[in-house]
Amino acid sequence: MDLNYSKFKDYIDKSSNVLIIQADNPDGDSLGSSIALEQILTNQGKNVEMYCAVNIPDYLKYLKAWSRIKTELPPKFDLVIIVDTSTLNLLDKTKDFDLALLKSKPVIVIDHHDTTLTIDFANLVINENKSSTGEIIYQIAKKLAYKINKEASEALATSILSDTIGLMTESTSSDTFRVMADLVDLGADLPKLDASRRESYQKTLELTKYKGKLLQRIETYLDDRLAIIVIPWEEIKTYSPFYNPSMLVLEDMRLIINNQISVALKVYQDGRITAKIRSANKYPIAKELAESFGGGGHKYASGFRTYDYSDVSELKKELVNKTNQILNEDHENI
Ligand SMILES: [Mn+2]
Repeated sequence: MDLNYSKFKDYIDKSSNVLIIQADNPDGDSLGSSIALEQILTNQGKNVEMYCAVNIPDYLKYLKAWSRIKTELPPKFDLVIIVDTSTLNLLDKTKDFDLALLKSKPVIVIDHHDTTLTIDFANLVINENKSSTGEIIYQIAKKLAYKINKEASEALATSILSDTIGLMTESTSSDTFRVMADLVDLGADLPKLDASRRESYQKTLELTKYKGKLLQRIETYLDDRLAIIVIPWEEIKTYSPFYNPSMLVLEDMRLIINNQISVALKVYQDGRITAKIRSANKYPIAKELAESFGGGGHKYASGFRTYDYSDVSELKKELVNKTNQILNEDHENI
């Protein structure tokens, strides 16, 4: 057996109270991975708690178990499992005091991101080049003969489908399909799952009209190759509790003819600016662009956060320059 898997088993065997952690950017994969691990380890007789420093976004709440995820650390735990991130600054919203507490326990990281591990206090890192963290958790459970119940099978299916955009990304392997087939055998009701997911995409009239305003404000540069949307604090405050404003328009930005890269900038009150970056399929430079601003991610989806710009137009200028440079370096034949 893979050495990491037997080490994983050792840590599980030695623990009674397991804490599962998602980073500050919960998505379908991190949420599905948390819930699946919760179910699998509960079946192994463990007392399991789930934690995420930020609230779970509404579009993910069709997985009913989201309500078991706490924004505060539980009173006791003797093992920590961090899912779907290797990056410490994605745990920024966790208070320093709590972080110190986490570091005092054995910590396992399970992730599939091709980023440098900055959670340097981890005792065990399982980072595999797979479609999703959910796919890795399935493999661990299978190798260790841990039972995957119906709820876990649906959570894992959600993880995989969400990170592979319905089994269609490059990271989807034939193994990923085999895992999905197994999950269906284990009870995952995919049509029902998808119906709930689509229902969760329904939006209020107010949000639909706001989306219209955002679409009007899309700016393009470099012959429409770069698209940028700026979301000011007032709008973050008003709409974020209901929907992530960036996600309202990023997909439409990607569909603009000639588009190669789309950036949604959120400008916060305290001077922080966050960027969510999406590449068009033919020109996957998202990771490279994010890294040049101190961030990271995948070649199609990435992001960064900065406090270095008091004026967002300065950042836009640099984004234009950097994008131009990367596109010219990487794609001289375009
Ligand atoms: Mn993931």
